[in-house]
Amino acid sequence: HLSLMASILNPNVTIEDDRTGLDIETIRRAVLDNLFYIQGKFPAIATKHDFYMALAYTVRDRLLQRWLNSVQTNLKKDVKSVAYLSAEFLVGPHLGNNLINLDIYQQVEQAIKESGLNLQELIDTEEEPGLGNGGLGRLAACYLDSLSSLEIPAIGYGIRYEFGIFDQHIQDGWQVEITDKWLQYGNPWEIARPESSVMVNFGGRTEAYTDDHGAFRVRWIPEYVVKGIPYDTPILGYKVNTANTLRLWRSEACESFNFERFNQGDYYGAVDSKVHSENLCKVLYPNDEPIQGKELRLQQQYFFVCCSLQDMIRTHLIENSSLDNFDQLWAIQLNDTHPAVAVAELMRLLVDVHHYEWEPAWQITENTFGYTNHTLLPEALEKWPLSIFGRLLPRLLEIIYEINNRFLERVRIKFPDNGSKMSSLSIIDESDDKYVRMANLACIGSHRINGVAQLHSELLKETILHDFYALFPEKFTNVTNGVTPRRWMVLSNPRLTELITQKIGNRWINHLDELKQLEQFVDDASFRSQWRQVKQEVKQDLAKYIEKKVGIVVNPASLFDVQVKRIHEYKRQHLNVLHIITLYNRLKHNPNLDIPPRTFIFGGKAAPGYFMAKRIIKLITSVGDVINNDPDLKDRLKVVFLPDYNVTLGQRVYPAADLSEQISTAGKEASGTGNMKFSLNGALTIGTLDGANVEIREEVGAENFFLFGLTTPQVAEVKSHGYYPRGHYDSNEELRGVLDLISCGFFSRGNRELLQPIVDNLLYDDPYLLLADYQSYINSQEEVSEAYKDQERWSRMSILNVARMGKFSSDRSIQEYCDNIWKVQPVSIKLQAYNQENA
Ligand code: GL2
Repeated sequence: HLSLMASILNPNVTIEDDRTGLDIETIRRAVLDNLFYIQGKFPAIATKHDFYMALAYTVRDRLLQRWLNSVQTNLKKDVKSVAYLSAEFLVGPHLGNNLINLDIYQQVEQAIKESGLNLQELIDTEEEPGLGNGGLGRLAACYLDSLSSLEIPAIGYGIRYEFGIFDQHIQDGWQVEITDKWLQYGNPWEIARPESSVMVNFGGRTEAYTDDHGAFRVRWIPEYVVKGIPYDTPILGYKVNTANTLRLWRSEACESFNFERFNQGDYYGAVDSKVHSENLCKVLYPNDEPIQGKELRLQQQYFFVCCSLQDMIRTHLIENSSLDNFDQLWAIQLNDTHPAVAVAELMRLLVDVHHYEWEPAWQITENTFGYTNHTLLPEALEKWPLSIFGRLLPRLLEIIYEINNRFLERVRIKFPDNGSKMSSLSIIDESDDKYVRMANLACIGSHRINGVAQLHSELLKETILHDFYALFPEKFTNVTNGVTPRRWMVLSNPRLTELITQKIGNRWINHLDELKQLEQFVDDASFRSQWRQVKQEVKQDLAKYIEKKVGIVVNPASLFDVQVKRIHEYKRQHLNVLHIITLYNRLKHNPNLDIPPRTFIFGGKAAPGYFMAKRIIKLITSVGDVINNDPDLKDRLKVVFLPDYNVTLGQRVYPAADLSEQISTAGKEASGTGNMKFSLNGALTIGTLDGANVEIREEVGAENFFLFGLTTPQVAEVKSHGYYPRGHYDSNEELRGVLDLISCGFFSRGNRELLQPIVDNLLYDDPYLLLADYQSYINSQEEVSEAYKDQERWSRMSILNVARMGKFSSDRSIQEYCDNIWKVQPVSIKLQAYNQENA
């Protein structure tokens, strides 16, 4: 089999090739070879990182044949490709995932062992590319994995931030941000392609002219031009030959020096433009949902969109004589509004550069784009001050005006004399200062608009996109999010993967619905005991990690109650804390209370400028300090805040959770994807009817889900009557006890000011209705405790959760995008022999 493989890859070679061979001995030799020739080290002086690099290159070598064949196939005349435009791709470490998808984990583990090393340690050495904030960026990464696994021709386009999301340290209970230097030791997974660089205009002015054929045209005379250089990373599918590309752009000055200035002796002035251009993609904006309206951010957006569209057009024209069929060969998805300027940019390229008439250009544009909305929070809807937009992108603004004029003309016909409709639909917001509304541009320029969970897609139509829905209902659809079972189960939870595979085979890994077959084993007591055994072992691993990282000893037999996600008021980590303090008070008053011991585990970053989120972290760590050190509790409660929550840490945490906290205010979380990862790994959910929780509950059954809280309509109802949070404080003695304990400085060494902003916010405003949902949450948590006491019952529920998670594979989501939005087909990649002739 192995030599057959070698001969497919290279018919000229009959022995195993060092760069493609898959047997243990070849891999072992290849690692040593790369260690010597790439890292320049002998084993005796090599660091763990050197070995990691040598192994990474060994794995990359084994991807290249698939990758280059995929790229070549995708270029063909009749192949339609997906371009996924996203300002964030939170891909996570590559090594482990590539071993899974190449299906060579075992061989490599053995080869590494024979060299006296440990594969897991090398995998753990990889610095993760933190090129995203949270769910939105991670979703893009899961989608790339599924696109490749389903053999869909695709390319992900984004920004190669030099500094990704900051590293979070916790000092004295507070978050401290440290620059993320993910590139400092080199990145073996990417290949720079400077020969495919493109130029991007900024600033300046536009000018009308008449071309040689007498046609009226506009050209953009920029103030400065930035060069975009692509860096490509292969994204291999699971057990297929498809390896699509993630192409990330880095900015650079066109000329390193301004020679005129240099010659005049102005050295600093001469390098100024270099510095300016390179600043463009320096750092990822660390705001998760509320946007930060910074000019540099708009520059980043336009930069990567402009590079990507030019790149698509260039590749399109290799095999096609015109752009007339651009929409037949490209489906471009806008991951939120961050790349929405692409609508105007494609029009600019078609009209100004390729000399299309407006109408046919518009047809191509609208047919090409799809827009995914990821949030209902009004403060997260992107809008750019007209002054900034016009100064930075003068030609784009003109085009947006033209799009808007033509669009509003259609609106006027459909809704005559309806000024309020006109002003809500207009791309230009004229309410006070003038703004460009990116969601409006995205809606007008796309043929499909989707939300990310059923509830969210319905709410979009009822609320923020209501007027667009009235105008073109046929554009609206839903695609519920999903997660890749490869990273979020096979890689992160090998024990459970093994147990499941023993029972039902391994088809579930790319046909997640097959997990259904596990249902037949729920009544099998020995299976349930194996199931518990697996969870127990994984929890022991996490307990060790916790002790090593934060020095807190936790009991692996306790209920692991976990909330990991960005820190946000709407996600209500502080509601979780109110429950913890409630239990604390109960145990202090009644030490004999019969509740299972719990370990509360938190993780998540706060946007550096988000005052309340940072205080919530301080609240968690402060409550933890008191509870973890109170001898009266006899270790029955522990509270852990794990610093620097990221993909790598997620892979440790999801498999070890018993309870998944999905407790956002109904109507606020568009979907959530962590909720799916927990359930897939056998945690039960306590949650509100929000985002994809609704569908998770539908799938796993109401009896296997701990529901609490107001529904979205009830939230609206409460708010419409003038919500008075203080009333809950007055009438609920236990709640009062909890808030008073925070207020009096009990958790802050007597400092009453420290945590008071949180209490005041809850008492006098409480925009996310924590106090309204408090009692319902506490009641539901009591049911959790009761259920956990009956371990057999808990195991049944856990098994059923996993068995019924089939829907939440990102393979299902991507299939829906392909069928309903992109209209693309899989193309299987033939492995072509590499030899000098076709190289
Ligand atoms: C988010 C939503 O908040 C989250 O609910 C959703 O699961 C993801 C992916 O669709 O998108 N929107 C958003 O701006 N961020 C998200 O995580 N950052």
